[in-house]
Amino acid sequence: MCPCIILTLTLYYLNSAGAAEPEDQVQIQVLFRPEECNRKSKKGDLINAHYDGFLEKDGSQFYCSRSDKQGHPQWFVLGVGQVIRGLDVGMMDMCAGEKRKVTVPAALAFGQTGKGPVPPNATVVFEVEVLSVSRGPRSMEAFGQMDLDQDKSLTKGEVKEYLKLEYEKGGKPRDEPFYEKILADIFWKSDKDQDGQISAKEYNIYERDEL
Ligand SMILES: *[C@@H]1O[C@H](CO)[C@@H](O)[C@H](O)[C@H]1NC(C)=O
Ligand SMILES: [Ca+2]
Ligand SMILES: [Ca+2]
Repeated sequence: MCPCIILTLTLYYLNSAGAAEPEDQVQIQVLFRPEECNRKSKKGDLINAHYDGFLEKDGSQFYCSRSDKQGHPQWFVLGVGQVIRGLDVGMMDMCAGEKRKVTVPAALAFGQTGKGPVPPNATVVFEVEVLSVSRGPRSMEAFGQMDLDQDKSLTKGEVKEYLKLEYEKGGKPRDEPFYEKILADIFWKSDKDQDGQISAKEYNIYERDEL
């Protein structure tokens, strides 16, 4: 038996005029929560998750991360804009193994214009399953630890050392291709000027204000 918990987070998303729009709510339904939970997801964590997307109005599926990874990473850093706002918010405090249904209004999803198969002003529903939660390379604390030569810039080698250490600490060392895959993804998203390093400035875009 799986008790389903429904909780609604009311998020006062500030519009350009600075006024709160209370209709912009993310609704979270916990479908499954494992008994054991060592770590709950928080901003800056590296998350590995599946998420399937549906339109609320007719239930049609517009995205499935299990079969389509193009532009929709399985790996992402939570809370920093790598996924739509509604998921950044709706996937906080999740345990590895947890499943949720997250209902996201257009303002926190694809907006007034929509995107691809998602029409304008569409409320979308994501069924998410978190496979792992680990401390991401995005905390300022982590930046200092990763930047081995202290030149305020991160090379792939530096980030990789850090990832390896984190996984080994967690008792789950992984193979080389595994790290390469995460690294490629991290650099693809973060190394904006593509010089092969993540500068403090490129890193800093992740240090946005908390909600
Ligand atoms: C989407 O919503 C906005 C704001 O309510 C409205 O101005 C716009 O016409 C809507 N677009 C469509 C295609 O319904
Ligand atoms: Ca460095
Ligand atoms: Ca760079």
